[in-house]
Amino acid sequence: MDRRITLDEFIISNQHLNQNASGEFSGLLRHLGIASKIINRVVNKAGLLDILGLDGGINSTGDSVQKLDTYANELMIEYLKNSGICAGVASEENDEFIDFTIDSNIKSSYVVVFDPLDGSSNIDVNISVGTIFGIYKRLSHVDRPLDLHDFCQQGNKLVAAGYVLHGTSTMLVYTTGGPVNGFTYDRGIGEFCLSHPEMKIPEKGKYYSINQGYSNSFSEGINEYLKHMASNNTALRYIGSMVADVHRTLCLGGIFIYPGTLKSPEGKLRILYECNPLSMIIEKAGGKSINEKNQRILDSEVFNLHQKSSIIIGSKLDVDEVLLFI
Ligand code: AHM
Repeated sequence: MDRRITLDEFIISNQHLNQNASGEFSGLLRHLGIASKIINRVVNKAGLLDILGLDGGINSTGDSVQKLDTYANELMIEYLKNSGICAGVASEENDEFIDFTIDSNIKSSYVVVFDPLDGSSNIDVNISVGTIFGIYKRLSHVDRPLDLHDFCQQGNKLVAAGYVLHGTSTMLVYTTGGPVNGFTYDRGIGEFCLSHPEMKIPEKGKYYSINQGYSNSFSEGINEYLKHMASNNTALRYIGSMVADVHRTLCLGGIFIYPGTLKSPEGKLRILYECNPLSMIIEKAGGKSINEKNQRILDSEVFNLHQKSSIIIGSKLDVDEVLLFI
């Protein structure tokens, strides 16, 4: 019988393989899977519900907040809080971290960082968006309130990272430090099923991905690289949803670049919620992820919750090629 392994079955059967995988950790992964399904249901029906458009607010990094951003954010927070196995969260949509230990007396060793709905400028026009998450072991003692250090950890300390791509089909891709596995959502049974075991990024790809419309404000090196790609007739693909652009890069190889610009000299994307989790996935799949100073993203020091970074991420040979120009 052709039977797919569900996400729950996979997490439970792999619990013993990972030193980090206590029941608590596995439970957290499963809760993230369930929260993703609920977000996916609403994303899919967004045009039918009064949930498209701007919420009216501006988030901590100055972006306009969409109604769906707010919905997904509140859902992730509520879900993780009610799980009883998450000590606290930091979200791209909140200025400060949220400590669940104070009023709920939760003793968990894990905190979760997430971007509830990445690529939100695409929501209203039915283009793929994503949810990104990372799990850290907290540094403070379980009997104490959380502090900033529990969240501002380098990406190399992540114990798990993943994303959900709400695309033509919905996929959840994650790693706990070993292989990267991809699960496709089967709406008929309401489960994520293993469809892409042990994903590997090709060493070299045929697409590059960057918002070339900002080239006036890129560094000379990045512009030299772009000229080189154009002279090679290399195809450009840019969706403007990092999860979707990185997912394509993971599957087909190639490179995604968001460099510093005049508007955001240090880059636009946030280390904690976007760069670190996606870098862990790409590295574990055999790729590479650095910033414009050729520093490994996962080794970046994190000083505040909303710190940004430039990023050059993708196939190893493609990232190395960019280095020849910058
Ligand atoms: P968001 O979190 O407000 O959705 O912004 C993040 C998104 C990324 O998904 C994407 O790669 C980038 O912003 C696109 O930015 P731009 O429109 O400047 O190219």
